[in-house]
Amino acid sequence: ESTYHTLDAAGIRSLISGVPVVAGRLGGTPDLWRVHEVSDGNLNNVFIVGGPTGEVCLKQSLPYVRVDPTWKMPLDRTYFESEWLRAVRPLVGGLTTEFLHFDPVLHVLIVESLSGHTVYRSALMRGVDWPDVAPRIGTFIAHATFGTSLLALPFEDVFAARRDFARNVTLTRITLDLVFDHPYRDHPRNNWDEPELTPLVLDIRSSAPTLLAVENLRRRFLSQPQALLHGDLHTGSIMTKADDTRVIDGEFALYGPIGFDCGMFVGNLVLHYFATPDATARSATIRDIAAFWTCFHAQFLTLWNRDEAPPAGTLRPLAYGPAAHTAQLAFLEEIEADTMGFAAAEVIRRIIGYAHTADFDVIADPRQRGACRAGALAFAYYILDHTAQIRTLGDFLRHLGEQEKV
Ligand code: SR1
Ligand code: MG
Repeated sequence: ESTYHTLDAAGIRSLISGVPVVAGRLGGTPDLWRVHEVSDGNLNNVFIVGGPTGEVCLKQSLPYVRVDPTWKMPLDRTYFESEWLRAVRPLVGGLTTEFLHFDPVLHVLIVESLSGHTVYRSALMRGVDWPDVAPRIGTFIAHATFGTSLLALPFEDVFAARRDFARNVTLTRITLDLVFDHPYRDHPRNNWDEPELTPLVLDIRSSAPTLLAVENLRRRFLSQPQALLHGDLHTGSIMTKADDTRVIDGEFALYGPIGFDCGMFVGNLVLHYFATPDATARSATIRDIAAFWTCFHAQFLTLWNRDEAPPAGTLRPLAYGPAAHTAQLAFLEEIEADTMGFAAAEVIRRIIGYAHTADFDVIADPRQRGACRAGALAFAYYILDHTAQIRTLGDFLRHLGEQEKV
């Protein structure tokens, strides 16, 4: 058929048999291809397809939210994920997956399969300690954002990319509503099980400094198109093993403030921190956040100061020497402030908003689970309520380390 329909195993075999680059990777004939559904995100159907010589991962947009079919949605998200992948893969190499095929009628994206990898969130919940993952994410964000920004490309190219990704309005609207709006008022999509969180939620909603901090973040999210962002870089958007890490699922891609991607990642490590009562795992998480930031900061500066001539038409530096270096550090301080704010906003929405994360499911005792969630919520509230006092990621991590274990 040449119109959109949701694919089953037979439809997937038929589609792939017409795509030589994918069929060749699987090897053999379609009757030998095994199709296995692995959908576990909120939005799409995902399948692993294996053949005699290889495996691929196929993702198809649905005309609704997968976990809530009453929530209707256009199909264009796999297009934006394809465009994101094609833009960042040359910049980050093996830190994301290989693009293989996009079908604009069926809204299907096919990429390299990562069957030996685990979702980073699940690995953290199992208690693994892989200290190289967080710095790799720092490297990923530094290269993906620097390379799509005005620091690396002629403004004509950046403006064209901004125009393309500015059309990703459906998923940008989801972020705007679910991250920056609904948690701060009574909305039917919010939910939390533990009644002990309610007084804290009411405090957050009546704290003027907190609400103004969220308004500022929301404005920055929409009005600072510094670079092409992943847009949903939580620990479920990372597939990893100890020695190889890939960022996946770039369907929320948009031009925005670099600190948004950093903050999503840090916020999800903060959630993991509060979900584990184990002191050693907690210190490992603080180490990971610090290593992530150090690596991002160093790599971004290295890219900015590399000798290699930027493409013709790129903005050329007008000043050199110590003053120019100070200006670069000031830009990174702005990203640091954004990172902390966006991290706090991510923690709040994952606890009281529509889309929670699985981190706290490892805690069997409901009272302890509630207390851990309350700890995370109180921490995020403190960060937003004290933006003038918590000025560096060092301050942020010191405060995190002082939190009582439950
Ligand atoms: C309706 S989508 C809910 C959430 O899932 C995605 O992964 C994003 O985080 C979004 O906010
Ligand atoms: Mg996703």
